Amino acid sequence: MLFHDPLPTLDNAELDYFPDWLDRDTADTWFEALLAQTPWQQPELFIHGRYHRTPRLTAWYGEPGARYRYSGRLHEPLSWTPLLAEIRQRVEHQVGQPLNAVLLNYYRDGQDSMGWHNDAEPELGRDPLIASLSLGGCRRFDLRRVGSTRIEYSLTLAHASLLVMRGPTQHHWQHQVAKTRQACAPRLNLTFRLIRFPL
Ligand SMILES: O=C(O)CCC(=O)C(=O)O
Ligand SMILES: [Mn+2]
Repeated sequence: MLFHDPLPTLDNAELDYFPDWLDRDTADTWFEALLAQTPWQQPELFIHGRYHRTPRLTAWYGEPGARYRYSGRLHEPLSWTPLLAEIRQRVEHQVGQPLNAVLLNYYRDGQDSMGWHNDAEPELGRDPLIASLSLGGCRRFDLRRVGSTRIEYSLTLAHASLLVMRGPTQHHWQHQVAKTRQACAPRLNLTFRLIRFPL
């Protein structure tokens, strides 16, 4: 963490963005290792009577019992690898609270994406903290108010950066990583969470 960029104040949101949270060598090494080591999956979603492949690859890791529902399915956690345990420790140290699970997302190119959502599942409890580490290609991260269709704020999540969302953010704001026609290098994103009330 070299410096801390203030973001504009959005009501009912608490966001911290650390653009150079990791040194370049560590970020490059983690990116390559995670890309190669992870048993990537592409869950299928059943929406409006049709199956759709999730437009990115994912993996869910956590403490035993840290089940989580995403992409319309319940996912059992994989056990922590030494590398993910090390990353988790660094992130916990930064945010000052325990985290017991992480969703890995792999955006292969600009056509991979994540639609509008908030991370407000009941398992996470009230005011969940989400710590999001980005590695690899840059992507735009958009925010809009719950109930609105207008993008209110966007930031570029760069290689080696950490975005922390906490407080009431998830209850009042949604976020997305939209598809883009711009050339995009492959990107990994790790969102660490604390499952307070396992399913
Ligand atoms: O890829 C990103 O930056 C966002 C990921 C995300 O919102 C999530 O995993 O819930
Ligand atoms: Mn999210």
